[in-house]
Amino acid sequence: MEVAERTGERAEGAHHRTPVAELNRLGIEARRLILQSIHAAGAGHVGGPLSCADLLVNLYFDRLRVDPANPGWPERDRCILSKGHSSIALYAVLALRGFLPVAELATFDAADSRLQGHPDMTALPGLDMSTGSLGQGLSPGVGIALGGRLRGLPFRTWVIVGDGEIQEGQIWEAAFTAARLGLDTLCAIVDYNRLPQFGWPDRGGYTRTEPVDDPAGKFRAFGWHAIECDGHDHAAIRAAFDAAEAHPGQPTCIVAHTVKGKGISFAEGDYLWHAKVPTADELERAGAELDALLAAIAVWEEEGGST
Ligand SMILES: Cc1ncc(C[n+]2csc(CCOP(=O)(O)OP(=O)(O)O)c2C)c(N)n1
Ligand SMILES: [Mg+2]
Repeated sequence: MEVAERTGERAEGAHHRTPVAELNRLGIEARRLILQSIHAAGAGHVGGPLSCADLLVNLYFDRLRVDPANPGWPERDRCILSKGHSSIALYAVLALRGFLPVAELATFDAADSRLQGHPDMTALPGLDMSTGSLGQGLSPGVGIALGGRLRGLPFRTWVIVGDGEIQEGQIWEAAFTAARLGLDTLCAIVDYNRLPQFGWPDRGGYTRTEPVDDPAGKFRAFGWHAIECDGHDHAAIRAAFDAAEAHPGQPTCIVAHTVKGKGISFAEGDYLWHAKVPTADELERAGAELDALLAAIAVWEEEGGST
């Protein structure tokens, strides 16, 4: 009965929608929780989680048909964070969405916690895949999307990959297969912050300078529909997700232009913040910056800026 009701909801095309100002606020709250959790754990990644926080907020608060009270609902949309080292961003957004208590974030990375440094789907309901070994999240996305088609279930599958991560060959095996199968319910989102952990492969070892890369062109060459958007602008993300859902016959790749460490001035664009624990002083400075961003959103909203 419950599934049938929800199928009806889906047939009407209903999304969980949230105004842009609220999405912005949620992104800031997620960032606060991310930094607090890493500080409490004494371990974790900062740059990648802050880079994909707005993408995750947009998915869970504006796009995915999911039910926190019924995380195993067979018709739910699937979401795989293939760049699993950014797990704390996913946990923070899942907590804000009601999948787990916000207080549980304080257990992040503890040995007996459901919130491991990399997502463990056997531990936490609401996770659609265990990830962390880079390059391996798009392949299960292909399998899940194909399974949905074969079983006649109308869900969509979304996979977030890192721009460093797509150097892994398995991504391209999955990309080739998805296009060949015409999996138009599958969307890969590239968190295109132009920074991996240490730099890019170069003749002399590594370089901080991004190589000529063009992920959108590469996905197109593999038979995908590919578009680009600003990965921190909720109206732009929403439009890109709409375009992905509307495109028939091919999987879609969204190259989301992001900033590693987004929202914290001293972490933005600095590879040293890939995995660095904020000190108490840095946590306080970050909190003040997030407060200022919240105040700016309130002003923007008063001026009629939300849609
Ligand atoms: C197979 C594999 N190799 C290496 C690592 C270690 N590692 C974790 S994050 C990372 C860099 C990832 O860069 P990117 O995909 O750009 O992620 P982001 O910038 O979003 O943090 C590396 C090399 C890993 N997790 N898995
Ligand atoms: Mg990156």
